Amino acid sequence: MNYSTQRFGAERKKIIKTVGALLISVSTVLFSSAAPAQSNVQSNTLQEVKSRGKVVCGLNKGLKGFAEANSLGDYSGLDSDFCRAVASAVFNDPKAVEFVPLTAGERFDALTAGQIDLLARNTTWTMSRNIEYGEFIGVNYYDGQGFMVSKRSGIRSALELDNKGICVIKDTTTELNAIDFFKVSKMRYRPVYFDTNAEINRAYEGGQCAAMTTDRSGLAATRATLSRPDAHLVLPEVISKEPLGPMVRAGDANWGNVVRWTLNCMINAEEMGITTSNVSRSAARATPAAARLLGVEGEFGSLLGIDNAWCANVITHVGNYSESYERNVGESTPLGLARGVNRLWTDGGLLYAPPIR
Ligand SMILES: N[C@@H](CCC(=O)N[C@@H](CS)C(=O)NCC(=O)O)C(=O)O
Repeated sequence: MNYSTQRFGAERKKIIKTVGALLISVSTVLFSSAAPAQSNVQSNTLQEVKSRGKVVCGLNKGLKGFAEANSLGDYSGLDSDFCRAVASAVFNDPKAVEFVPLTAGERFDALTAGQIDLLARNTTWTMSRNIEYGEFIGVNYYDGQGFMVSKRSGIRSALELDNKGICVIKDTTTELNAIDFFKVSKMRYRPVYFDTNAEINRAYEGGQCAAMTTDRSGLAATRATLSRPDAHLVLPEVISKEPLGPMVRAGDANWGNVVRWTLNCMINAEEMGITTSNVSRSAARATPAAARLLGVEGEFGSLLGIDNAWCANVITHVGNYSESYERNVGESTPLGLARGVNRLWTDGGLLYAPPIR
């Protein structure tokens, strides 16, 4: 199925959903006194996912450490792990997911048209995206934009890029931040635009631009795929805030909660020291907070419309946030990214998940 037929299917689904939603709203109005607060038109994605038997997850077409397919089309990365985590929360099965690779320019249409249930694609949370395209459920990687150059160029600061060719991907925050940065720094901006990582990497390595700009995690990922990573340097300047996070469609609070609490589960599990290898042991369930997280106490899964062991299943199959981070982008991987601001708040970082209560 090509993209346009998928979109057509999605449009049709949207119409069916809208009619369904209308019928449900009529019944909600008629029987509103009997209906619980959140039981309204918003809860249909979870139902659709359950009846389909898998989560359809949009992700990058190829970004090492975030979403990288092997020769069998099997994805690994921080973002693909998150898709699997949601599948584990809903189905206790990390394989119950269909990956839909998307370019930067395709991602929001795919979400709003209903082609995917969830977008986990190194996407920066901004105000206009939030208002126009959907809900960001949290942040799975705090990033900032930077520049990469070849060491041979002799460039050591982004302030030396006046009138130099800059490789940029279209339809990104990258594109907009670079304009601001050159303006504020009173330098001439000479962008060279591309649509995909494959194209930009080829152009950068072929010397079509003096520098490449994107999220610094994206630069680390790209650098790792170049023929001589050591010959390239990520410059020290961080020119923007790029809180990267998963998105869902607006107006579906219940599904948004399933996805949001899956991320919170992974972060809280790290804070409690609960890992794939100890999750089933009673020690991991010893504290009241851990017992709630793992579904031994309370009915928190039921509140979401899924199994009470939802979070235990996420940790069993995918691991806590730190396990996913270290496996995909951490210091021992080719990306070599230190946790930095992505440390837990208890270690001086920004990761702070609300409690399960
Ligand atoms: N975080 C930025 C940039 C995201 C982005 O798409 N970055 C580039 C480079 S890391 C990318 O993934 N390109 C791959 C593609 O579009 O295929 C945004 O949300 O706009």
